[in-house]
Amino acid sequence: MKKIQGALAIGFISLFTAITLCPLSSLKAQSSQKDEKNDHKKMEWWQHDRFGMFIHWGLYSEAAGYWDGKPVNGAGEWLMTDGHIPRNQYAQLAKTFDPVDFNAEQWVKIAKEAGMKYIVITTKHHDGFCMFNTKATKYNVVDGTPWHTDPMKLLSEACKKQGIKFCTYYSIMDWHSPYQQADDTNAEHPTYNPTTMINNQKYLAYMKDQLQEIITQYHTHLLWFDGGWMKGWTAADAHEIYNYITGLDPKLIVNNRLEHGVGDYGTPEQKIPVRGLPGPWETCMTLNDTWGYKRGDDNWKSDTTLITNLIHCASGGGNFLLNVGPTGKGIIPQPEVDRLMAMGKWLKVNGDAIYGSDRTPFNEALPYGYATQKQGKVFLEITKWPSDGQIIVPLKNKIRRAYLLADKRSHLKTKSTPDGLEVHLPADAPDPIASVVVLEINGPVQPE
Ligand code: FHN
Repeated sequence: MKKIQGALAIGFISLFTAITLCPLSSLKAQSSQKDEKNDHKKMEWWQHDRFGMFIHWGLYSEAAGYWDGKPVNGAGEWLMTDGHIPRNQYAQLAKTFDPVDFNAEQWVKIAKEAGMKYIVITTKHHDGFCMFNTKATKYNVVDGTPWHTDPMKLLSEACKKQGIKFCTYYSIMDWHSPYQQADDTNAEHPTYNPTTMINNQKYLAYMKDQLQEIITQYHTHLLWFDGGWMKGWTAADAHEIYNYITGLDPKLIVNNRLEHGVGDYGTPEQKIPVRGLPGPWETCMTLNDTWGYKRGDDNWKSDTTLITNLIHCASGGGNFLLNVGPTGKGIIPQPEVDRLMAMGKWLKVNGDAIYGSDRTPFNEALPYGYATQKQGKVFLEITKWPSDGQIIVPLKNKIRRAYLLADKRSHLKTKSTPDGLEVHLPADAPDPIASVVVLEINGPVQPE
């Protein structure tokens, strides 16, 4: 686990530097005034949608964190390196990969009922196995497994049908690639992470072929790169890939993990920047302690934590990409579904405070929760319902109307005081986790 945390930390530090120091315009591979306008335009749907489903699914899901009958430390999808499994032995997993219970419509329905608006799924994780139909290698789910099915085709079609945006994850680091060398090449006991590029030109050609397939076959709306901390991945490589894929589809959104300051948005992992980040950003997070399915990992986050995290992201102007790890048979584990349904239930009532919202107008943190805003409205997401029935909002505006989002006909009493706007609340919170108060105002928000 230490090794993973180390790798994650290295990745995160460079990402964090990129996202905190670079606004959208300078994260780009190339920029001009015209491009910047289009870039903001292309980000609109994504910034509006706020909440997405991350899916880590691959051969490792079948192994479920075990090798030779013994548990392997670390995240499920890191099995190959943490279990020190030689390439040819790991590849045997493909021979029995047969997710008979996979149902694309069902997965998309779960995301939709959770209130998620886009899905990002692993087409190729660090293990190098391709979960899509590709001509670039036979090491793929269609040619290499008894299932002979392309889940990306089925999922992209189901997404289109159900009105969810289909997006894809692609790892630059590839533990199976002949163009990358393992960190420790010991034949019996290899360690892959971090690999070293040994032939940039050939790997780039392979990557381009595959990305072209992903873009044209599935019409992915976004590419979520990862693994760019491997050695020998250069700024020139990052720029070349960015320019190539956005040349194929100018509307394509690209995360910032091509590294070297290239990409459209920041990607903090497993943490939410307290006050958000200046440009577009998205926190990705696990529901338990693993991304890929791992039998016995039951360290589930509570509904309260998950709903609060979504609000926290929106309040900082960011998105929340929440991960599920389906089993090798193709089932999204029930504890994950239960939590997603709780989030969906909350969003059905309170979604107006999240979708299409902007970051908090206030410079200070609120002691009772969070804030978001839309034109003419300030939303207060109250996670600590006050025992004295009132809150002070650091707002100078005159209030047209104040009400609970859970009861749009309610009227809350407000009063301007020297300390700010006093809002009187009913004794009981409408929602035990977070209740939303809406303040309708004229003109721009005037914080205290
Ligand atoms: O190493 C991966 C990890 O397995 C997982 O895919 C996460 C998701 O953001 N990204 C990497 C580490 O940053």
